[in-house]
Amino acid sequence: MSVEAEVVVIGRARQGKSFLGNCFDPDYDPEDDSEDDEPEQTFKTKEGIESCTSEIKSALFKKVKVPKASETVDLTYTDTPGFPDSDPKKTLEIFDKIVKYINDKRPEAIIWVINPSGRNPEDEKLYNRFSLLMKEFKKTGIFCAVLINNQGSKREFGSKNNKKEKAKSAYDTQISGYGIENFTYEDNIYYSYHYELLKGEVLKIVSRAIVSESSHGKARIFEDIRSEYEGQFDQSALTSKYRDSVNSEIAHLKSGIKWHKSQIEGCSGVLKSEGWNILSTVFTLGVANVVAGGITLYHQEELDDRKKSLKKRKKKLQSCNIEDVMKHAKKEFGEFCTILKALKQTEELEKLKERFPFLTETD
Ligand SMILES: Nc1nc2c(ncn2[C@@H]2O[C@H](COP(=O)(O)OP(=O)(O)O)[C@@H](O)[C@H]2O)c(=O)[nH]1
Ligand SMILES: [Mg+2]
Repeated sequence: MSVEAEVVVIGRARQGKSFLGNCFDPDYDPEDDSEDDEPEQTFKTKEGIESCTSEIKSALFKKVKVPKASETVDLTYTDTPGFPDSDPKKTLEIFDKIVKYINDKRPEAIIWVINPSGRNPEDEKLYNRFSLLMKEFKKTGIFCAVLINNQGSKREFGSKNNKKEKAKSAYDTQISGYGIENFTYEDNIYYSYHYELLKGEVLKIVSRAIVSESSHGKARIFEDIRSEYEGQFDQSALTSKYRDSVNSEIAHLKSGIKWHKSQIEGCSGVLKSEGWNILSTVFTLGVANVVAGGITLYHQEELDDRKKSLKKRKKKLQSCNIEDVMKHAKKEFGEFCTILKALKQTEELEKLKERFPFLTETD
């Protein structure tokens, strides 16, 4: 049987989003860089600084083999233009397009591709400038994952088994300023240090995404975010904004709980004979690990950890104290102002600050 799934891939230009899509095409050879007789690419990639993807484009790859599993995936890979762009207006245009697409299609996962080897200090700045927009993706309840695409060679990290660990810690420091936490949670970061491994990481994300969905939220286009600040902003509105954000954390924790539970069920031999449970268990852990059983312990610990955090969050929601509410409101207001500043909408910005002096004050 083949399971249907869609991933929407986002991120700055030149990170390898289109390249990754092409990897699913069995006729595509990334090593073949001969100028003439260039193979027809599903998603256009090009050397140079400019982004060469200007529209959202999807391709369906049928019966993609999942390593170590008998199931296959009919994978829709959706490539998007570089976001954020260095032109803030263009950034918002692209953002709105992606948001509308995601709300409409509800893909299984949203993947933010980052290429740390081509790291540009401007990328970091841009991701931070538009942190408010990155947060919108999280609100959908769709599984959000970060995929680190290092275009390096396999040799770079040595030939030992700890290659992946080494690569992981190297990347952790490189991406620490990107504001990953605005988009997803730290346990949703995937690493690849060679293009041959990229596909596998996407399939891992897909398998986890299928068991993970927890809430059905929507992302908002920029004008809807803006109109929020045009309305009356009283204490109850701020409180409900705060509650929404805690609720989204709760949804994420619940999704993690669901995932670890499914893994434990798989490990203890209650493998379900259909669908994703078996697929994700076998693939993400490997057959040997499942048999070994020690992995159950790992998932049990993770499960307990999340249950504890969930309790804490629920308490937070109950008490809902004014300090937390204001802290959250000020932060988001600051992020919104940062975007207006980038758009050079100084008048609007000043008006807004006058209207909401209580959000502008620093403690
Ligand atoms: N060798 C190699 N080249 C890559 C990899 N990822 C991206 N590239 C190259 O980097 C450039 C930018 O990639 P592209 O997919 O166009 O980036 P996008 O703007 O995010 O879609 C292209 O020339 C790709 O061929 C990789 O993992 N390995
Ligand atoms: Mg592209």
